[in-house]
Amino acid sequence: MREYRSIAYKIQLRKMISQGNLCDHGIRKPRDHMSASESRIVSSLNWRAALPAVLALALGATCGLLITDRLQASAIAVSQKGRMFHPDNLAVARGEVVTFVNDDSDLLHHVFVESDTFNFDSGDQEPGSRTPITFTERGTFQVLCGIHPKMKLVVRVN
Ligand SMILES: [Cu+2]
Repeated sequence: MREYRSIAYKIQLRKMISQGNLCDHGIRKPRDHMSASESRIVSSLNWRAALPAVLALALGATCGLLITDRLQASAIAVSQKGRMFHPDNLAVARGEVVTFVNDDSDLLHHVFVESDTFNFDSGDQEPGSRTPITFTERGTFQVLCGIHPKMKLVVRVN
C-alpha cells in the first residue's frame, strides 16, 4: 500500500474513515456508491485539509524574503565622493561585506588594502560603480585609493 506522509492527508483519511467513506485499510469506496453530498465532502476535503499547510508555506516563504531584503538593506556601504571616503572610519564583524560606491560622477577611484593578513585590489572603479569587499580577517586595516593618496578609510574587523 502507498504510504501517505503528509499530515493533511492523514487528517483527510481519518475524516473519511469516520464518515464511512473508507475502510480501516484506507481503500476508497467507489464514488458511484456515495451519495451526492458524500462525494462533495470527499472532493472538498483535500484542499480544506491542506489549506493550513499551504498557508504556513506561503507565510514561511514571505518571511524568508523579508529577512533577505533586510540583510541586503543593512549591507554596509562606503561612499567615495569628493576624493574622500564617507564614513572614513568603520567597524565590522569578520565576514561582513562592505560595498564601495563611486559617487563621484567624473572621477575614477581604485580602492585597495595592503597588509600582512588581508589584501584587496579593486582595479579601476568607474563612476557609479559598486565594489564589494568581504573582510575575511580580523584586525585593523587601512583602505586606500590608488588614484587619490589622501583618501583613507580605517576598517576595524572584529
Ligand atoms: Cu580615489
